[in-house]
Formats: sequence, structure tokens, C-alpha cells
Amino acid sequence: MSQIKGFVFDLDGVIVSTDKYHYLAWKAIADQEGIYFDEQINNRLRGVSRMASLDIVLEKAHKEYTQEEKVALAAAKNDIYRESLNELKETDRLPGVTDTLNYLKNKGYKLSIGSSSKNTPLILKKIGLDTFFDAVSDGNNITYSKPNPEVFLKAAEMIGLKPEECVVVEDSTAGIEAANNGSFLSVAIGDARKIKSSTYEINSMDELIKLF
Ligand code: B16
Ligand code: MG
Repeated sequence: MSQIKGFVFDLDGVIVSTDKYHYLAWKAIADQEGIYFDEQINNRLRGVSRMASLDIVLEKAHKEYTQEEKVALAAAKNDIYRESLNELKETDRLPGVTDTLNYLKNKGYKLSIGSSSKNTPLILKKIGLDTFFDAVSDGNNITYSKPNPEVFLKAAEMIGLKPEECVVVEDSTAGIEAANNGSFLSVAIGDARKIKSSTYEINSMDELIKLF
């Protein structure tokens, strides 16, 4: 464990839960288009980029959508989603997040974000963590979505560490696969625990204090 010098935290599902807002926004789009959508389908969108999420939502569509229509639907979803982010506040950080982040920072670990979301800067601001991390890698600076490790590799590079020196903390199966693909150690929380391919599993963020 002594080679560990830093962490890459996924955002949605690890630091804060915006699941219900993503769900409601996609549900509104699906209803408008007459497409079946439920919580189970929504689970498959975890950690997946906006356009890749739309492709999953459209699997149940009864017609083909042009690229132009897809871009418009993704933009409409994002407008609904961003509107609901207005409600986010500091107390929406997930249980144990504040104490655990402070503990790891005080121990000298470099801390970064590795999120697929293009809304990362807004979310971090709303929950009061916009100046806390040493680096933020997100949907705005990547070409390939998880399970490609790009977003984590860029985060590690930004904090000046090799993947082997970092632990990725993730709630999505795509994210744990991305961590494995990038040779990171990984900690699975929430939904990601089901694939059993992470280095560690935790039930809540404060369990990191016992591990590191
Ligand atoms: P946006 P994460 C991911 O965030 C979400 O889990 C996923 O549901 C969403 O589609 C993706 O961000 C893109 O989000 O539309 O805001 O760019 O878990 O990687 O922090
Ligand atoms: Mg996530």
C-alpha cells in the first residue's frame, strides 16, 4: 500500500448522488418520445457519457433517429438536468465524503476527480468542492468514455502520478473496468460492487479511512 500516493474519485455516485436528476431528465425525454424507460435501464447509464447514454435510451425506440435529432435530444435532456442541479447544495455530499476527503488530504495524498460528466464544474461548485481537489479530469477533456481509462489516466497525469500510484473510487461497472484497463487499484462502492472485479469494496466513503 505504501506506493499509493493519490486518489481519483468518480463524481456522480461517489461524491454526490445526482442519479435521480439524471433519471428524471431521461424519463422526461423518453416519455416525450414514447419510449419505455425504467430504473433498470437508468442503471446502465451510470458512468456512461451523455451521447452513449442516449443510445441506450433509444434502444427501445420504435424509429431511427438522425444524428441531428440525437444531438437535440441530448441537449434537451441536459437542459432539464441542469435546471434540477440548481437544487444541489453542500449537504448533498454523500455520507462520509467530507470527513474522508479531509482525512486523505491531511495524510498527504493527492486528490483528483475523474468523471464522465461535462457538468462536473457546476456540480463541484454547487456542493462547495470546486477548489478542494488537486486536479479535475472530466467529460470536457476526454475523447473516450469509460470503460476506456482516458479520464483516469488524465487525472493521474494532472496530479503527477503513475496509475500504479493511484486508487480509483467508482460506483459504476464501466468505471471499475476503466480503472482495471488503466492499471489502477480500484475501490467499488454502490452498484459497482456487483461485478466483483475491483481491488476493494466499500459500503460508504468513510470505510476508506480504515483502508488507507
Ligand atoms: P453529463 P460520473 C456520469 O458521471 C454519470 O454517472 C452518467 O450517468 C452521465 O451520463 C455522465 O456522467 C455524463 O454526464 O451529461 O453531465 O455530461 O459517474 O462519471 O461522475
Ligand atoms: Mg459514477
